[in-house]
Amino acid sequence: MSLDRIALISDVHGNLTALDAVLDDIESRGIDRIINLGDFVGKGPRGSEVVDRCDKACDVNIRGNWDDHLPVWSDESSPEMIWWRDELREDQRDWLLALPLSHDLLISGRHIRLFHASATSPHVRVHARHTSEEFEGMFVNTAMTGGGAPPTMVGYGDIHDAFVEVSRGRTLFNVGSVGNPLDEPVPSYAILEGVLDEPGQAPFGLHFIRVPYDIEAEIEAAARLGMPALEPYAIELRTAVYRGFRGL
Ligand SMILES: [Mn+2]
Repeated sequence: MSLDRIALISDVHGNLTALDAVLDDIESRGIDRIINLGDFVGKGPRGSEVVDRCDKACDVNIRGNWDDHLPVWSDESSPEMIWWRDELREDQRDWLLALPLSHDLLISGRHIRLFHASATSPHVRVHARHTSEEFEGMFVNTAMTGGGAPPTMVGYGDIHDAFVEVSRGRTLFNVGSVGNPLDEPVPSYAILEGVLDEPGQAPFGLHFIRVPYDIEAEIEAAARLGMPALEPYAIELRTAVYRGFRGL
């Protein structure tokens, strides 16, 4: 039996150096299907190039919280918000705003749902440590997810912390962040392995991958481009210590 593999990436946040390292790793494994769970832009310096790269490389791109509000920030926003907004072309801002918020897959008999932050909205956050009500809420159909078979597996991004939790036959996992990981400074992504569109049971795998990259080259690129808020960015990339800076 040949198994299909799908790479899941998220929270690139304009970090092109990390994205290229992760895309190289995915390609080196012979995987050509990629789904991006959102937050292409903000925090890092090259959102525009990240959007173009993901538009080309990913089969599905899902809208994150930054993608949802950055394109419509007003001129009264803070200087760094305007810098990230204006770094994008107009067609890229439209592209981000038109992205879907949720995507369902069937792999090896498992109904899998992917979204950025929660079934409620890309702006409603569910942390790695959450209540049982929050866990339940990830698996329900909502106005955002639409109908269809309720998932038994849910994958998401947003919190920049990779984890997997299995509880009473259901699996909740977070793919972590490519461009701004806050659990450790090494970019994270996940691979789903199984038989795509197969309703019956079949072998299934969920793998977490870490890909080191040149952190200092990314910080140099941000400095060269004159990105505002460089220092908190550099600290987060080097140490994975979150500064509480402008959200995740
Ligand atoms: Mn994010």
